[in-house]
Amino acid sequence: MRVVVLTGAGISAESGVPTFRDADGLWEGHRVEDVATPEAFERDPDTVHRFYDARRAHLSTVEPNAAHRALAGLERDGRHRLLVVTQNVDDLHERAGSRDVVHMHGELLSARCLACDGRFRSDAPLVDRPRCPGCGERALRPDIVWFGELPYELDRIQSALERADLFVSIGTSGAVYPAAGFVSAARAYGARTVELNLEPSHGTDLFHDARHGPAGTVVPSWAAGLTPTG
Ligand code: BJW
Ligand code: ZN
Repeated sequence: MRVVVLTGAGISAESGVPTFRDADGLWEGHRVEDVATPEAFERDPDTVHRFYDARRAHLSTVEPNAAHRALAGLERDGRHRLLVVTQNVDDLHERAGSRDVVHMHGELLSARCLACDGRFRSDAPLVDRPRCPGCGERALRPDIVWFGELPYELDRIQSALERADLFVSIGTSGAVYPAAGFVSAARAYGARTVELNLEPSHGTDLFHDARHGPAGTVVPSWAAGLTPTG
């Protein structure tokens, strides 16, 4: 089977990475909608840099959990062709061993240059305004897709959804588009659709099947029960 897995902040919650829209989803009193926009960055780049610098630094203190590992195991055992499309900007899927991962909202460990448009691996705090390794300008911004910007690799995601036999959504509230629309697209193209989330998401009725509980429990149990036909 061709399986497309969409993940969101909930899959990393048990690793200690805060989600966006749960009780602790505020950062120094800011809603994500107020920090994660190009306008916020233009208005107050230091605040936005500090938000992402803090989250980048926090990454080195967290580890993948059983849900990340279960997905990596499914890809490794080779019975299914798995593509993980993550909205997350952490690197926990890769550290668990997943190889085929699309970071549609960018990555904390990458920086983008506003002068030359290059993208570079970087774990340096950007509030210090390091030089771009490509052009030397001090014009780096977080390589993050903010509200109003186009997510990465939408063409690849679209063709994976067209061919998918199974679409699984894990740990996402279904509040942010275009990711929230993938379930309807996958369904329209003929995939079976499954939601694995702590609680019913905004789009829960769009799924054929839903299992609710913490990802660290629900994902390994779903993966263990996955048959050759889903
Ligand atoms: C657990 C758990 C546990 C907890 N186990 N589960 C009006 C209508 C429709 C659309 C729009 C509109 N106005 C504007 C738009 C478009 C806009 C949008 O969707 N806005 C909404 C607010 C309405 N979208 C955009 O602007 C996007 N770009 C775009 O649309 O371009 C144009 C275009 C695209 C395609 C075709 C044509 C045109 C860009 C969106 C960028 C999102 N960026 C962010 C921040 C950057 C990353 C970062 O800083 O980290 O990405 S926002 C934030 O939300 C982050 C996330 O990736 C994203 C999704 O959040 P997620 O992952 O779902 O987290 P939560 O917290 O919401 O949910 C966690 C879930 O886990 C909950 O359900 C919990 O219950 C659960 N959970 N613990 C399992 N242990
Ligand atoms: Zn540059």
